[in-house]
Amino acid sequence: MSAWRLREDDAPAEPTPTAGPERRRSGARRLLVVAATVALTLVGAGGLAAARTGVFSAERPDGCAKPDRSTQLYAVELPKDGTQIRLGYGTTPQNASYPGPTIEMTEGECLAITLTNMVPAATLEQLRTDPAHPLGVSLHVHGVKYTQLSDGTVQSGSFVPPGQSRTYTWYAQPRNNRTGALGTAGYWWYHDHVVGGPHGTQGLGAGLFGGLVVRRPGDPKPDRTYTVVFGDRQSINLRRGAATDTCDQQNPQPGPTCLVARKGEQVEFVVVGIGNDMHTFHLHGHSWADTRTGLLGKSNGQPFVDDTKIIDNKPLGPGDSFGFQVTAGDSVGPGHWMLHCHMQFHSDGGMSTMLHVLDESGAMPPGHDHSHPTAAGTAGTAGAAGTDGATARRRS
Ligand SMILES: [Cu+2]
Repeated sequence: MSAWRLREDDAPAEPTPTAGPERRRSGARRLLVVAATVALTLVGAGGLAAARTGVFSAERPDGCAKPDRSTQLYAVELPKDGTQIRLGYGTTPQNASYPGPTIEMTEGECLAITLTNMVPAATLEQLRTDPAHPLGVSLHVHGVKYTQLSDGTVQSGSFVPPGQSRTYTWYAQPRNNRTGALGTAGYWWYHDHVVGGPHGTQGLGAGLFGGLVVRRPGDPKPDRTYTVVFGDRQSINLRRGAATDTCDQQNPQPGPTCLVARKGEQVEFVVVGIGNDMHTFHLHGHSWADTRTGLLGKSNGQPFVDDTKIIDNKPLGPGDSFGFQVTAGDSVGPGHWMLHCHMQFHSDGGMSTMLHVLDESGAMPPGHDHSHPTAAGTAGTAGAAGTDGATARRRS
């Protein structure tokens, strides 16, 4: 109802009509306007209620006649991290992680995602901040188009109670010079908007988030993509210090929190800010263009357009996202390239991980021993609410 209250609050106060035929006429006109506004408000309020039941809200955005592709997503409870409840999204219940799987779309594509809520009701109850708040998880996305039915909020009724499923429809609307549609290509993210309270703050803090890449047809494709989420309590993907990097040192395999590439591969990063803190994202040894893709286009036969600055550090606030591609180890060679928040008290607190660049054969050349610079007590978890780093799992 807040939207309607806002509108009423915004309306200028009606002046008191005074005597005189001209004043009376304009007074009557005002009454008509007031009556029409009241009628519209009532219809609008009805519309909002109807959205809950799906009567008026379209199932899919304009331009998406039917989904081009469909996929499954599962929200599951993961092993606790110290005392912290952890939840994750997965394409199967078994591969759930935080961050969740990076989802890719191309402009023009319409994607149907069926989310199944496998998180026990008792766990959701523990995360709830208000006993009147419904139990459920959701999928809320940034950047692409969706209707109220795919908003992933309690207010629109578009969430998933425990044990149930719901299909969300996302449309990567393309650019359109005729209509002025901006297009949706970019680096975005998705997250829960329901667990714990009306903004999913507890769902986000528990791990229900992931990256979304929308490409424009013709965009260069990377060899691998990593989503890196900066959050509160000096956390990267809700972890701190050595815990940010889950690579097996002898045989690192690419994964949500094992950032590894061979020299020469195109590595793409999706960088997302969650929580309440400001951060800066810095990657050692690599730089990118401050553009939509992190790359520079060609123009007039010249190899590059020289009007965009090249950066290796970028500010990141809550809800922000950006992305880019780099050529791993280009000119700098293999090694353990640090990736960290450049707010010094954050990096000193453990907000740092590694991009491991192997040589072309997939081996780490000798002499590159792997150690994380961690301050005492920072090699551990970074829960969004009220935990400490004492539950560290220091890797040997
Ligand atoms: Cu930071």
